[in-house]
Amino acid sequence: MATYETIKQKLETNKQEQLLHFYEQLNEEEQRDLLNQIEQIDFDQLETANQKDEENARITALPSHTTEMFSPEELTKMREHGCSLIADGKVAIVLLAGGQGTRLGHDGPKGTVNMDGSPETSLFALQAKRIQALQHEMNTTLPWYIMTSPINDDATKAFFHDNQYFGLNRDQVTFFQQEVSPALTPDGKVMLADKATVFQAPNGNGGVFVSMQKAGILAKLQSTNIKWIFFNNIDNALVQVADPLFIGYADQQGADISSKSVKKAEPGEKVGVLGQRNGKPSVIEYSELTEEQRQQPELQDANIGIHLFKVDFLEQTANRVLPYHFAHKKIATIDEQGVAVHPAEPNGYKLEKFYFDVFPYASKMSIFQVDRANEFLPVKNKTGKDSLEEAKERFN
Ligand code: UD2
Repeated sequence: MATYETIKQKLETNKQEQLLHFYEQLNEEEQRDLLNQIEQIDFDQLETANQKDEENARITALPSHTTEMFSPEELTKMREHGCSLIADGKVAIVLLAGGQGTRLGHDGPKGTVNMDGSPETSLFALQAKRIQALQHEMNTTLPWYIMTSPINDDATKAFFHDNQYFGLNRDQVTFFQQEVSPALTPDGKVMLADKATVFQAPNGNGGVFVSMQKAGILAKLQSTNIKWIFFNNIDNALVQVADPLFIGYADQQGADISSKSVKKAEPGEKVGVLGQRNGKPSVIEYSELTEEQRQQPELQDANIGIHLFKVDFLEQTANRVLPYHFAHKKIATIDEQGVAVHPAEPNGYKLEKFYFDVFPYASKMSIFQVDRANEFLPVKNKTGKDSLEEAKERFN
């Protein structure tokens, strides 16, 4: 339990005294709670936040494979090999579902959004059904680890409970929460949500590795001989969860990471591409590419958030401190007088870790380019490109 003096000292050292600005106005319980919140903040990590990606990083392509590069017999063998790994209990699934989905404007966890008014066509249900189908085919049970955030954990668990886990066994689904991180003003000051509360938001999908480790999941996976972790986003309505062909491909390639890609729709498509930064496996964000690089035919593998990681690799890198990325957002806060501020424009920075910042620690990454029409239908926005509207048209 942090004392006022130790916290005051910590704040003076880090020039963040504003967090105790209203301390005297708080009751005892609020004071205790605020001191505990501040104690949890890792100010050193905030110092290193928003490291700009190295200027003039050397960006090069990685080769990608398509199914056309393999004979039908090779593809059959590859899928059979993936099926045997699943049947032998070598595969687990991690679903990233802690995002707030603000662009979608959906009230509740993004996975609860559905295609036709029924929970049976929700994003969670669509993925559960694919798992169910594989379990019937392979007569096995696939462990499903679902990362939520403190903001959507209760609603996510309630949705699964109310829908009887979509026919899955309750024991095969494990929920775990990611951590939160503070928001900063443009001049680097940690923001308050109200007089007694530090503003905190989910710390980005890169929080998944530390949270898996803290929840004992990595140790559990190692002790139960899991070799591969299938890793995917919640917001792809067509994701082929634990795709046996992809698993067979990854196991044959032997890299620490295998990623699915789709060919960029056009050079200007605003997506991160899979490749190398300074010779290391990376996702290179659209904003980092020069106009010439965006046109390069070999830099066309768009990252769709579908990966296979070797458990050993994640065990080795779970302790790596991933950098925070700044996201310029509207932060509900209070002003100097303690009056609530609901900004019309972004007024601060959320700090998010990206899972793919762990990629450079892999010695190699293989890329399996798949058909967008069959495997990638992102549900990011309310209307327009990558929208729920588009996905509903596709499903109905
Ligand atoms: C993500 C990828 C982008 C591309 C795109 C494809 C990142 C940072 N960028 O872009 O390269 O692959 O997807 O659709 O991943 N999430 C959490 N906790 C958080 C924040 C996000 O679990 O704190 C999850 C979220 O629920 C979703 C996934 O991460 O499943 C990606 O969502 P996003 O909004 O962070 O990333 P996006 O869609 O901008």
